[in-house]
Amino acid sequence: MFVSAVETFLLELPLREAFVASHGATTVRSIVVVCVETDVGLGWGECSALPAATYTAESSGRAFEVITDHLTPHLVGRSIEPGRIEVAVAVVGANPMAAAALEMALIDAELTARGRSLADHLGVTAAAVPAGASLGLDSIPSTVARAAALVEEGYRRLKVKIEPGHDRALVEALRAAMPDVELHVDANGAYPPTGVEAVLAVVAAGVDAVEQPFPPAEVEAAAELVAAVRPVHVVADEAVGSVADAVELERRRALTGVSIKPARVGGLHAAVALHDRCLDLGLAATAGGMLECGLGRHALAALAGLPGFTLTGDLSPAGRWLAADPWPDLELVDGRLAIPAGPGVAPPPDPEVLAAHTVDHHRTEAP
Ligand code: OSB
Ligand code: MG
Repeated sequence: MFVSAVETFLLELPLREAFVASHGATTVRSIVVVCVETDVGLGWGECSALPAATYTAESSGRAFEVITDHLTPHLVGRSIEPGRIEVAVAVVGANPMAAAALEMALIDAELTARGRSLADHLGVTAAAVPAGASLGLDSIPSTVARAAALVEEGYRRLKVKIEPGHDRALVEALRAAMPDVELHVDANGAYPPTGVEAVLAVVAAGVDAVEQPFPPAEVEAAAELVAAVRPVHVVADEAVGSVADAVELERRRALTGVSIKPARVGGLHAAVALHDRCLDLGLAATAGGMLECGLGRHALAALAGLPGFTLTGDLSPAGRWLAADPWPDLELVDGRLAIPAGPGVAPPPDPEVLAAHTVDHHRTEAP
C-alpha cells in the first residue's frame, strides 16, 4: 500500500464525568487520531495515549509530536504493509501507542478497500461480546449507586478502581448490593510491595480478578499474591508491554491473566500475538479499555471476540465516557456489544464533529 499523506489530529472530547484512578484524574479526553491517505483509499487510526503521561510514559500531546515529527516522515512516500509497520517505524518500542495509531490506520485503509471487517481479518467468528464497565475512584455510596445502575443497564462485569485505604469496605458494599456480578478491582499499581495482606483482604471480600495491584517492577509481591489467591485472577496491565513481559511474569508465577490493550503493546497485530501466547501459556486475557473514542472501541470489540478473552473486558460503548465523539458508537444490547461487521476497523468519522473538536492538526505529504 502506497502512503501519499498522513493527517494527524489532536482532538479534545468532553467527558461525561472525570475518570479518576490512582495515577490521576482525566477530565477532558484529548486524544490523537490519524488519517492515512493511500493508493487504495483512506484509513483512520486512534492513538489511545491519555492526556497525562501517568498510566504510561506516552501522553496525547507528546504522541501528536512523535507521530508528526518522528513517525509519519518514515511512512509517507513509501509502500508499506500494515503488519510490517515496525520495519518502517523504528521507534515502536518507545512509543507503542503512537505506532499503534498508524498501524490501525493502515489496517483500516486496507480492509475498507477490500470490504472486509477487522473481526473477519482477525479470524473472529463470534457475533457479540459480553459488556463490561469500569468505574473510577469515588465514594462508596456513589460507587454502589453507579454500579447498580450499570448492572441495571445490562453490564455483566464491573471493574472498580481501588487504592490503599479505599478498597475492602468498597468491595463489601458492592458485594452486598450485587452478589452475582463479575467484579474486578484495578489498583493501577497503587499498593506497595508490603501490601500483599491488604490486597488479600480485598479479594476475600469477594472479587473475581485483581488488576495490577503493585507497580510493574514488584514481581515478587505479585507472585506472593498469585500463590495465595488462586483461583482468583491476578491480571497484569501496566506490567505487560510485550509478549516477552508476559512470558517472564508467567515464568515467575506473578500473574494469571493479562489485560490486553492494543495501544499499550504497539498495535493490533502485537495484541493478537500476545493473545495467542496467553492461550499457549494458559493465561486468561481481558480486553483492556483506554477511554477510547468510537474508533478505538470498535477495534477493541473486534479483538475481544478472540477465544482467549475469557475474562470480560472494558467493553462499554465510547459514549459511556465521552459526551461527543466523531465516530459512530457501539451499542449495548442485552448486556452485550455487537462485534462490528462493516468494512474496515470502523465507519469513517463525522467530519463536522471532527472539525468542531480539533485543537491541532498537521499534514505530512510525500515530497
Ligand atoms: O488501568 O485499565 C486501566 C483507562 C485508561 C487508562 C488505564 C486504564 C483505564 C481503564 C479502562 O480502567 C476504562 C475504560 O476504558 O472503560
Ligand atoms: Mg488497568
